Amino acid sequence: MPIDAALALVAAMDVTPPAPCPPLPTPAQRAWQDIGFTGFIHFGPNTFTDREWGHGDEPAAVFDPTALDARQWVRVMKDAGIGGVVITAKHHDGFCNWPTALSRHSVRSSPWKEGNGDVLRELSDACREAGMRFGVYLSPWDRNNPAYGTGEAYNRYFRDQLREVLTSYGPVFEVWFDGACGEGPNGRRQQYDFPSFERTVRELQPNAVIFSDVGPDIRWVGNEQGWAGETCWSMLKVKGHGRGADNPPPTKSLTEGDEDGEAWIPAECDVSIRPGWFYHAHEDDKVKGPAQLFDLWERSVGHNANFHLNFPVDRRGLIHERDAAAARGLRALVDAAYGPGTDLARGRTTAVSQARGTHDGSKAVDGDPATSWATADGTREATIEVELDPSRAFDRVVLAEPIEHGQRVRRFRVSVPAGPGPSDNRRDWRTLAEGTTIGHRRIVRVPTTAAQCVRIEILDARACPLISHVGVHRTVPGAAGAWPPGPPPAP
Ligand code: FUL
Repeated sequence: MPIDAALALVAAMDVTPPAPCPPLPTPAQRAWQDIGFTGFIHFGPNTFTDREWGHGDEPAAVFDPTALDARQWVRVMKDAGIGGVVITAKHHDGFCNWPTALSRHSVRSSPWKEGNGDVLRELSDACREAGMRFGVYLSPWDRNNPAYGTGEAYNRYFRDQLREVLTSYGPVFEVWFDGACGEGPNGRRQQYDFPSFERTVRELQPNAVIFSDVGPDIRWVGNEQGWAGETCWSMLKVKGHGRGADNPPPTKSLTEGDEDGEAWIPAECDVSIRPGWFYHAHEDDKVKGPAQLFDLWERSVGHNANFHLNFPVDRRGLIHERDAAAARGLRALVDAAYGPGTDLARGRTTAVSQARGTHDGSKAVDGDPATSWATADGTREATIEVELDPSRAFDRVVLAEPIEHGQRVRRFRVSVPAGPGPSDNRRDWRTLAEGTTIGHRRIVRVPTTAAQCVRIEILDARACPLISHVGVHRTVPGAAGAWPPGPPPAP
């Protein structure tokens, strides 16, 4: 019996679960990746001084938003399709957006609400009301605190700050550690004790994922432009990477991951909706438009990574109307292409080279991420064909692996029958795209095509291929209407 036929026979009778292919994600990492699209807020003294990096000597008096409304931030982000938000609790200037008991450099010393305000309270309350997850960015680099650069005294201060923000505002889904390590007020640099910072997070918020250049849970993608590599493994060889300046270029392996990486550390693609992270009025006409955001959305969540989009809150304490309109435009493009009812492969007939027990091809097109088409252990190549309605053109193919079993696929090909009509000879195929990794979600851009059927060939894999989703979509670039939407409103 030929080897293919033998494998198919073995697979058909196999009712055992596939052997895992480590490393594997933790439940918190899986939950984080299921969110897919997260928001980022940069807000603080820089908003009022027109800086990106404050010097730490700005008087707290500069912080005075006139109409702060965290519910508006959450509304804008929810409308965009965002499921969790991370806010700068403290940026490099050391100013605390919550009334910390550990420093005088905080909202407590500002005129805002006569020193009785708490930005983290307002945002975490708004998140709870709206079912949005809440996360914090706490910069270890602190250009204000006198203990910075002195060693353990500052590390203790930083851990105590973490303790405040991680125990006062309910569940935290992500803790964001920036790698920057510049000079403090006394001209010295600090040796950060990251292991103790991470232990503090684990103790106080065991379900939170920790982001940094190198994890331990989520890694920086190696650029601040909002995209991941076409090849993107969730695994990383941590050795050889550092944080901040200790993470020298090339950062290719952060962008693409490492197939033989020992740790599961998926990538997050952070980018600002404007050129700067903080609000600058002169950037009101530089807001990324829906089409550009859609491109980044596809090249992050569609490249096995998360999209982490920053909104610079303005001096009123609001997300500017232009940014809100762009975010709504992005959502319209995402919904038009990927919203309910858009998957042209859903429920269609499938044919596969082999199926493991009841894990047949239908499980890849049933719309249920919990079910998968699976193959026998030992298999490295497999094929699925999905019948399509030839009158409906498509330009995207979406693939997904059930990552709880590890990331497996190394190489795939997408093709359609070569001829135009129903009597096509299916032995002739036209390649639409070839790709490498799949992971949590892979969006494959293909030429606009109408066909009787689409074929996905898994050409190589680290272990037997498992595919939880094959989708076929059509993007509608014009869905958001004209952009930009007219002159910005007066501030
Ligand atoms: C960087 C910081 O230096 C920027 O100011 C910004 O916060 C960005 C998200 O991370 O490393």
